[in-house]
Amino acid sequence: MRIQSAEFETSHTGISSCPEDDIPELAFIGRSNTGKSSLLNLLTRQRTLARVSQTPGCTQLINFFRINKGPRFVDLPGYGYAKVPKGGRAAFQQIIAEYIAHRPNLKIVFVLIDSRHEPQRIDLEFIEWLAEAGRPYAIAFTKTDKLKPAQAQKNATRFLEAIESAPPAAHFLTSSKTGTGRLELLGFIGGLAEVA
Ligand SMILES: Nc1nc2c(ncn2[C@@H]2O[C@H](COP(=O)(O)OP(=O)(O)O)[C@@H](O)[C@H]2O)c(=O)[nH]1
Ligand SMILES: [Mg+2]
Repeated sequence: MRIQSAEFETSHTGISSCPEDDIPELAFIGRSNTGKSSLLNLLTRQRTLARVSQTPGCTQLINFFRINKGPRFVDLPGYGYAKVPKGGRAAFQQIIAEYIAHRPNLKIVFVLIDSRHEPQRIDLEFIEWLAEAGRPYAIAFTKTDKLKPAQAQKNATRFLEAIESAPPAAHFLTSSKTGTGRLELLGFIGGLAEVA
């Protein structure tokens, strides 16, 4: 896919206010500070489309961007555990849970994983939950410029091996600093039948 235009559309505080139409949506999510805003800016080549911030986790909004006046890129809030009763299962914030479980427009979820770390439980639980919700997903390992290529690859492999549920439809090693992975990601997006 070649991105010719990317425009901010609207922000929503929950899915009840999201537009009812048939426009396909591709969502991006990860823990805060994983590099989500940076990756969205890299993909669209608009340095300030999604805000890049040093202070994680203030807003809990779903941000919609229109790509080539067609599909939407959806910037979801960073995930964290919501409060659940003792002994209950880990749950994610309601705004995320609702969007992913119930938004009919959603076609695929890009889960961003910081390539520098060992597999983290919250990321693996989020993916397990996505798979249970029946949502196709792909993984973008971020910030690979901060590692030697072999180490980034090794960490990615370890993470992929730790996934117990359905494997991702694809995975990408990316860097918003160097542009690594941009064309591969856009090629994958362009190849999605629901988006073309
Ligand atoms: N070196 C490097 N830094 C990155 C990369 N992506 C994001 N960052 C930095 O990581 C911090 C968090 O990035 P941001 O895009 O705001 O993360 P978000 O909270 O997931 O939206 C910022 O200081 C970015 O400059 C990357 O690919 N390489
Ligand atoms: Mg952000």
